[in-house]
Amino acid sequence: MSLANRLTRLLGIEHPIIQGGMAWTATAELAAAVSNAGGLGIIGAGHMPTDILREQIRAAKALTDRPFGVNLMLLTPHIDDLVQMVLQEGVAVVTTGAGNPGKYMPALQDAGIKVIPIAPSVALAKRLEAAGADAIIGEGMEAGGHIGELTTMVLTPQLVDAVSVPVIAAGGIADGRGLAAAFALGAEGVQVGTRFMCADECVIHPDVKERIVKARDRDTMVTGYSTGHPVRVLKNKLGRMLEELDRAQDAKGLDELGTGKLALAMRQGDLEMGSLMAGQSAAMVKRIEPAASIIAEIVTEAERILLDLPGRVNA
Ligand code: TUI
Repeated sequence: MSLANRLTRLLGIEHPIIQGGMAWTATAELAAAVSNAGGLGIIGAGHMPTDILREQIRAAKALTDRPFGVNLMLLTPHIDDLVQMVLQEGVAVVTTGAGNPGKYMPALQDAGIKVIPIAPSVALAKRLEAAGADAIIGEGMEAGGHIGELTTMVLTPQLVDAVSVPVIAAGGIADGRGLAAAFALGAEGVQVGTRFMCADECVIHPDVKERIVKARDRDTMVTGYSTGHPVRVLKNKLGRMLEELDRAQDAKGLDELGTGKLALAMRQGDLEMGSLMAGQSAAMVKRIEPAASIIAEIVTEAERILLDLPGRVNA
C-alpha cells in the first residue's frame, strides 16, 4: 500500500506528513531530517531576524536535496522583510500561521513557491482558497502554541466540504492512528508538531523533550484568551501566572510576562518560567528518536490500520 495522493504530488514528497513550523524549535536540522525521510520539513521563522532565517534556509539546502518549507508567523513586525528574503532565496513551500497571507500570495506563487496557510475556521479557509492557496492546513485547538476555537475532529470535515484544494489536518495528531483518522475525515495529509519536538534532530533543550515524554493527558493548558491570542502550553509556573493575568484581563501584563519566554523554554530549558508550547498530543509521545523513525512508524501504522479497517466493522 502507498499513501501517495494529490498532496504528495503537489509537494513532490513521499509521505503526506508535514512537520509543524515551530518557532525556536523547527530549525534547518529538523526540517532537513523530515524531508530526507520523505515528509515535508519546515523551518519555523517565528520572530527570527531576516539574516538568521536566510542562514537557516541555506543550511537546510546543504542538508537535503528534497523539498522543504518555511513557516512564516504573520504577526511578526518584520514579516515584509522575511517574505522578500524568502522570495530571493527560494523554498518549495511557505506555510503561514496567525493571520491571513493573502497579500503575499501572488509574489510567492510567481516565484514558484506553494503557499499553504493555516486556518482555524471555515470562513478563513474559504477566503484563502479564493486568494489562491495551494492547500489549507486546518489546525484544531488540540495543537500547541497559538490556537483557534474548534477541535480537529469537527474542523477537518467542514474544511473538506468547504474547499476543493487539499486539506491537511493538524492538532492532536502524533501517530498512525491520527493519520488514518485524518484520511477518514477527508484530509489528504497531516501536520505533526509536538511529536517532532522529540526528534533527535530537534534542537530544543533535552529537559523539554523529557517533559513532553513524561506528559499526561491533562498536562496542557490555554493562556492568553483575554488578548485574543490564546496559546496552548504545558502547565507550569509561568502558565499559572499568565492564567492569573488572564483572569484580571491584564493584556499589557500578559504581553510583558510572555515576552522572550518561548526561547527561555526551548533553548535554556527553563521548565518553570519558560513557555512550553506543545499540543495535547504530548501525552502520546513515548520516546526521543530520529525523525525518520517517527515518519516510518506513522506511515506503517496508518497503512496497517487502513488495510485492517474492514475487519473492525465486519467482526
Ligand atoms: O500560528 C500558529 N501557532 C503559533 S504562532 C505562535 S507565536 C505567537 N505567540 C503568541 C501569540 C500569538 C502568536 C505560536 N504558535 N498556528 C497556526 C494558527 N494560525 N493558529 C491559529 C491561526 C490563525 C488565527 C487567525 C490563522 C489565521 C487567523 O486569521 C485571522 C485573520 O487575520 O483573519
